[in-house]
Amino acid sequence: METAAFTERPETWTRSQESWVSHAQGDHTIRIKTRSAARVELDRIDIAGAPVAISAWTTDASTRIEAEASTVTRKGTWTAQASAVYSAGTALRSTAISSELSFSITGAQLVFIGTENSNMGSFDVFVDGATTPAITVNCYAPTLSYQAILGRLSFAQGTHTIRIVTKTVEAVEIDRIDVYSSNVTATGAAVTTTYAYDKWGQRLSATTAFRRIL
Ligand SMILES: [Ca+2]
Repeated sequence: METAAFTERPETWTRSQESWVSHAQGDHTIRIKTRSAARVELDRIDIAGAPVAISAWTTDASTRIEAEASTVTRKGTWTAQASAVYSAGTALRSTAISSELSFSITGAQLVFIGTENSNMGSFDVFVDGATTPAITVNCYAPTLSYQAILGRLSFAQGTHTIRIVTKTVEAVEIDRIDVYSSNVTATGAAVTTTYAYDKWGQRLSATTAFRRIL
């Protein structure tokens, strides 16, 4: 998680306060969450590096894996939540750190479906036995929503083992994982590359993919 600290803009600066987040070139989901009662003013987010296309997820038929299915292996503490608000009537809820759900899939992208709310926690997703998570999914949202898209993950088409590991004592509620057989298809116009500048107006490397928060 990246944390950006904002302070009052010094009058001598030619540009306003800025913070940087860098990561591998690709499709990412970005969530910005305020951490204090102090005022935060977010004006613009620039995406720089290689040109980034506006992408949409393919609409090919997905395979649904219900979190509560017998094919999903549970470790740690999970409680089945039964309600019509959930996909197939049940979701799995954990309020313990390091609770796990693991399963195998054949596909190229996953969409994690579950509950988001202002008191929800986060989980890591590990692929093919990796020791570092492919993504960390934050289930925070200002308001309650069932069967929300919590996160997305894409990789090479094939058979993969997926492991979900909770990170927080704040609740994680996994309802369903949708598996798509093809990868992201880029549609729409490419976004014009925006070069990033430091606070003195010096242009930074255009070869590194990063986001700038102004
Ligand atoms: Ca379900």
